[in-house]
Amino acid sequence: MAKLGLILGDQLNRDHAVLTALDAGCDRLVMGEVMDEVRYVPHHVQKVLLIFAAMRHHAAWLRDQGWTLSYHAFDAASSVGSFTDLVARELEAGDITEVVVSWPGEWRVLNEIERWAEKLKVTVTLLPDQRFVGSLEAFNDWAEGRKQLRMEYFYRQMRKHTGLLMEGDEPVGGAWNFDADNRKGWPAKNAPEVPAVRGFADDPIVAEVRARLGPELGLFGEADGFDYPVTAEQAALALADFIAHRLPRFGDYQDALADEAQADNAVFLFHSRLSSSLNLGLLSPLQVCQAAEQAWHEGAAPLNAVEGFIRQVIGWREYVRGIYWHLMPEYAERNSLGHDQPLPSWYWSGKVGMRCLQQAIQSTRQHAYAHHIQRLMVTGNFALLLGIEPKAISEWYLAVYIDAYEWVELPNVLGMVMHADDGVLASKPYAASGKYIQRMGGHCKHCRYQVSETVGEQACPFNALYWDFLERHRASLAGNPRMGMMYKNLDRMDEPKRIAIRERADWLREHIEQL
Ligand code: FAD
Ligand code: DLZ
Repeated sequence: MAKLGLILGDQLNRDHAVLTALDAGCDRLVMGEVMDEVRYVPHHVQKVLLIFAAMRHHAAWLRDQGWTLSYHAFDAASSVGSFTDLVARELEAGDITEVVVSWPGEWRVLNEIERWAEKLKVTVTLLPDQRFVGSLEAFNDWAEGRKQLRMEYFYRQMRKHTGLLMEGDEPVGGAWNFDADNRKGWPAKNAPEVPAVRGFADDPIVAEVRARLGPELGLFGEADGFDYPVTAEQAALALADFIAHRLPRFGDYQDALADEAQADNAVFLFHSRLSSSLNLGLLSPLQVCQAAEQAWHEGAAPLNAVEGFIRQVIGWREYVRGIYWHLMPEYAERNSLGHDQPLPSWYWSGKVGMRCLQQAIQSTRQHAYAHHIQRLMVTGNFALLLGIEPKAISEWYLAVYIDAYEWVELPNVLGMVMHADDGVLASKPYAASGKYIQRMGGHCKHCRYQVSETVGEQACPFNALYWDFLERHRASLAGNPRMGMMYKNLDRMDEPKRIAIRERADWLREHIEQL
């Protein structure tokens, strides 16, 4: 008799708990390219390519380590339908006493696993997911009984827990957070050169998967530009490339929005492009943070860059995961601002005249990637101001990005972008007018709309929608002390101006497909 270990496609970490719990001598493993997982949202073709290629590489590594592994490859004619079918097929052999799996990255999958004991008449054991620094129990202990959850306090605890950038009990440099130094826009003159990211050419496994992902699957985006790491070894090279060439300026330009006319490699700027590897378990969060800390010790990167990067990884990444599991499944239903607008079709096609949105969506289509400020302050901010229904915009983010899994996507979209959780994740909505986008880079200079205008045909749509958003949500937002200045500015406007803004916002909502 044997145990069966299921390795999910985004849990390719070599320290996976199932590998420790099972015995390669007598137990066996299963992995599968599963149709339900390919179809539950219209994923970007590069995301499916990445996951399948990385899974196949990982399967080969597991076999090299001596594991007996059954791998069910995708085949449009006879694929496995679901994780339940995958496990059921393995149970047919009749020798399995127990199925062992790590805590998945999506509540939907957890719900499926929790039905197996009854449905498949087998003992199911769930082990912790090792792709994170902290445990879910530790997060829940931290969150329990707090009036407010704030990332900054969670992050400080994580700094103490890991010892990263610490001198005894105190943060190095005398402060926990150097964010104030990390808000430079992209300079119109004398901008720094942006190094190209290290990409990886197709190996035979990538080429084989690429050939199988045809149009009949209804996947989103373009496959051509795929060059993400598909093994732990490649991911380590991508990490080294980031640390050497982009980390030193990561902090300075973390919030910048460079137009492609202003900079080579504007798509990635000085961002790490490591999220896909982190979320698949090809890199561990401590590995990337320790590499960044080492660069600071060696004088190769300044503290504002290194602290900023580490905060994203042991702060934001762990915090959003904790919030997700703390509040699911009820969290996914939230819509505290009552938004109900449909998603404009140009979020998929990229055919939109606003330059900032057009470039963010173009990068999404070509690379399954947009950097954080594009996701937050361009596509996200516009969705908030327009009032898109949270489920519709969440599904879009879950589908289109190379790194998207619900544990990380949902809190970022529902909480950070849409403020649909009534401020659980972040204390105020990240609402901003076109002025913000103008300040952070050069898109507005190349746009067909005028950022200096609020009403009229040529006016930047962000502007009227911004003021209208504030007006529409006055009852729930005006009392927020962090929004006081915004409402003061709104209240300075005379009545005719406010009416003109409302009319322009109504017009924009009615003609949203033509922008
Ligand atoms: P960098 O800018 O180099 O940051 C370094 C690392 O920090 C990232 O690789 C990531 O692991 C982590 N990180 C940074 N910010 C966050 C954050 N807010 N939440 C969690 N981790 C963070 N990230 C995902 O991994 N998957 C998603 O599906 C996802 N959806 C997002 C949706 C929205 C609306 C927003 C605003 C953010 C989203 N993020 C998501 C967070 C962030 O935008 C991406 O992690 C980042 O852009 C990935 O690029 P990078 O690796 O170059 O990141
Ligand atoms: C996203 C995804 C896709 C497209 N395909 C598979 C797959 O075929 N097999 C698999 O094991 N996982 C896949 N995934 C990831 C899952 O949808 C899901 O996010 C994770 O199982 C949650 O941990």
